[in-house]
Parts: sequence; C-alpha cells; structure tokens
Amino acid sequence: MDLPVLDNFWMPFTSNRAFKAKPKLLVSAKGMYYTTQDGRQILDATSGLWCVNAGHGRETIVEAIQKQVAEMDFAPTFNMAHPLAFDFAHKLSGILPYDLKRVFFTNSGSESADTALKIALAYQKVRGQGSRTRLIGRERAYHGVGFGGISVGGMVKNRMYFGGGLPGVDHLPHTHGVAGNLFSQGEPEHGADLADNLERIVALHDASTIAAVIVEPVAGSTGVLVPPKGYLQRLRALCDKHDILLIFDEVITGFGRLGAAFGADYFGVRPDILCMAKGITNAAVPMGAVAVSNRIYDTFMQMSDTPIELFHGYTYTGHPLACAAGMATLDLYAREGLFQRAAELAPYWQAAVHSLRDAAHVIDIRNLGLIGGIELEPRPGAATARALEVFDRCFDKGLLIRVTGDIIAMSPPLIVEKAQIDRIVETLREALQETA
Ligand code: PXG
Ligand code: PLP
Repeated sequence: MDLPVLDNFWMPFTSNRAFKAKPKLLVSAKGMYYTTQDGRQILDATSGLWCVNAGHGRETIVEAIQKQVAEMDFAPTFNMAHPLAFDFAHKLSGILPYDLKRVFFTNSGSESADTALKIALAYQKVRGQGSRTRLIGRERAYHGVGFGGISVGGMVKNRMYFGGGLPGVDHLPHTHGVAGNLFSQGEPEHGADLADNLERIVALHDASTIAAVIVEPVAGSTGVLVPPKGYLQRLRALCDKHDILLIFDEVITGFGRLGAAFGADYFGVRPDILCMAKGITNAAVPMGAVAVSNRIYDTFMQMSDTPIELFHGYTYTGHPLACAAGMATLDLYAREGLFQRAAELAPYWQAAVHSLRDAAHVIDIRNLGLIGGIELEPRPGAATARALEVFDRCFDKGLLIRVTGDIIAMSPPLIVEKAQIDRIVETLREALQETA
C-alpha cells in the first residue's frame, strides 16, 4: 500500500516531524487488534485512546450507525429535535449514578468539561449566588483542550503556550508522590488529607466566591494517579460543607473502565455534575455528555427568568448518528456484562502489571480497574525519551501502549482475555529490557 501524502494533516499532540519521518499507520480494526498499513496485527492495550471499551468494529454498533445515516443523517436540536436524542438520554439515565439523570450532549470530552464549568457558573447565577464565579481544578489534571478545560487543568505544557486562562481559577494539589504510596495496588493508603487543601482555598477566597471543584476520579492523561483511600469522600464532604458543586470528569473512568458504570459508583461518591465522552459510543461516532443532578436541572426550569434556560449548545448536540451508536453501545455493554467483566478481571490485571516491578527502569506502578500506569526512571538529561523508545519497540513487537512523559499508561478494551494480558506484560518486559 502506498503512503498517503503526509504534508497537510497537522497531527494533534504529536511530534509531526518525528511521525512524518517514520509513520505508523493503522488501516483496520477488529476486536482487540489493529492492522497496520504494512499488514501487521497490533494488540490494542489502550482501547484506541481510552475509548473503545467494547473492542473494535462491533457489529451491532456498526449496523446501528449505518441504519441511522440512511434514515436521517442530521436533525437540529435547537428548538426542535428528533426522538433518538430523548431515547438515548433516557437510556443513559438508566446507568447514570445517584440522581444525575438529566443529560446535555456534546461532541467530545473537551466540550463536556467546558459545558460542565459553564453549567456550574450559570447554576450559581440562576439560584441567586452569582458571586460564586471561581472554579477550582487540580494540579496535573486533564480536562481537555478548551480554554475552560486548560484553565482548571494542571498539565503545564497544555497551559503555558496559551495565555492566562480563565480568571478566578485556583488549583488543589495533585495526589501523587505521598510517602509510602509507591507500588500501591489499587487505591493508595496515604494522602486523603490532601483534600483538606480545599479548606485552605476557601480560607483564601471565601466559599461565597467559589462555584465548583472539578476533578478526575482517577487522573488518566497525566499518567494514572489513583486517589488515596478516602480522598474523594473528603472532597465531597468539604464541598457539601461550603455549598460548592463537585464535578467529576469521567471521560476516562466512565463506561466500565473501573469495573463499575462510573467512578462515582466505584468510589461511592456523588458528584453534582458528571462529564462523559469516549466510551459513550465506543468511540464509533464522536460524542460527549454532561449529566447533572435533578436539583440542578429543576433549578434552571423553575428559576430561569429567560425563555431559554441555558445559552449553550453545539450544532451537533444529540447528533442522530452518535445517539444511534450510543444506544447500540449501551445495549452491548449490558448484553455482554462488560462492566462486571472488567471488575472480575481487575485482580488479574493488577497482579500482571505489578509483576513488572522488577523490570528494567521501573520506579513505580499504579492500577485501578482495567487501568495500569508504569512509571520509568527518566533518562538523564532526556526526559520522555526512554518511554517513547519503549512505545516504538512495543509497536514493532505488535503491541499498542500509550506514553505520557516517562509513564506508560494502559487501558485495554474490557473484552481483553487473560492470555492477552499476559502478552501485554511480557512484550512490555522485553521492550523495557532492550531499552537503554
Ligand atoms: N477530560 C478527561 C478526564 C480526559 O481524559 C478529556 C476530558 C478530553 O476529551 P476529548 O474527547 O476532547 O479528547 C479527556 C481526554 C492520553 C489521552 O494521552 C487522554 C485523553 C485524550 C487523548 C489522549 O492519555 N483524554
Ligand atoms: N463558528 C461559526 C462561524 C459558526 O457559525 C458556528 C456555528 O454555527 C460555530 C463556530 C460553532 O460550531 P459548532 O456548533 O459545531 O460548535
């Protein structure tokens, strides 16, 4: 197969120069595997980009999209709608946790994060607490690439090139690096008290100026930071104490990744607003969503003094193809019991990734559900180079992993077999051994 012309596509979050010198092209996908342009099978240990939770090319999803596109390609949802958008919101509400049963559709996780922040600000205004304009994020957080998301986010490269960000934002400290937590299996023991930094922020700004706190239940993109035991519970209690909204960004932790429908279920902590994307359609059509509590939705319906209760939305909000894909995806998750399957496999996954403790260059290993993070000692004077080399070697050996900084992050589809987990770990061990 000939290579395409590589000049025109400006690739996202990629060294375009390095890629275009040595392209890696995927041309088809089925189940746990991609096929490369040169005809090799690649075992997918990352669910694409944390999104293909049910594995690739699932027939019922493909058929649902094909049927829908032939029937109605697009319909607006501003001042009119189509039944599928309501049907899908209703179906989704069946697995949404607690009382988060009202759904606003977006097209990505970035749009979900920005939508959640805007709903939080508008909610405070509508309920007569318009002085609550501050948003609190966390160091090392990833909430996508919109200006809202990078403002509350905490990954320096994603922020430093793009101006000052939203005003009135503050950050909690991240939860990594607490003494005694290295090589924790599952939730680390130490560090729940890091949530108390919210008290410090409240003392500095006053609660009456704070609208919301946003966190990822497990921080994914920054390199798999699992919350210390009790941390999220403490954050919830402090938000209650100060009447601050708690937003969970579940773009990665949603749809079975932790072995429960959502991180909120897994940790038993109720957010007020919940962001989704990725696994919502098994990534077959781009879509995101924001669920809010009945209380928030009802407040808008009862107290808004304008006919339009929320001045926000996207051309493609509730796109028919995405709704069709989402319906088929939720059916598939339920029919195959994939969230339960992830929960049952999690101990095997945990033992497998922690068996790399004595592999070359490994300085920490973290895991929860079907997520694994393996931190490497950076090569002196060349941060990220070692992990990138491991990534390349794995790809050459037929394994797709993800690297962020010097951390390897893995999140296989929830259909992964034990023998495939063994292969992931053994391939990684070899690649680490061969890397200087
Ligand atoms: N919030 C969270 C918690 C995410 O993980 C987004 C928002 C943004 O979603 P979109 O759909 O706009 O990309 C994400 C996305 C990685 C990686 O390298 C992680 C994400 C996306 C791409 C790569 O780990 N997370
Ligand atoms: N820019 C322009 C000029 C537009 O007309 C629109 C939508 O109509 C947008 C941006 C927003 O696009 P979307 O609704 O797809 O986010």
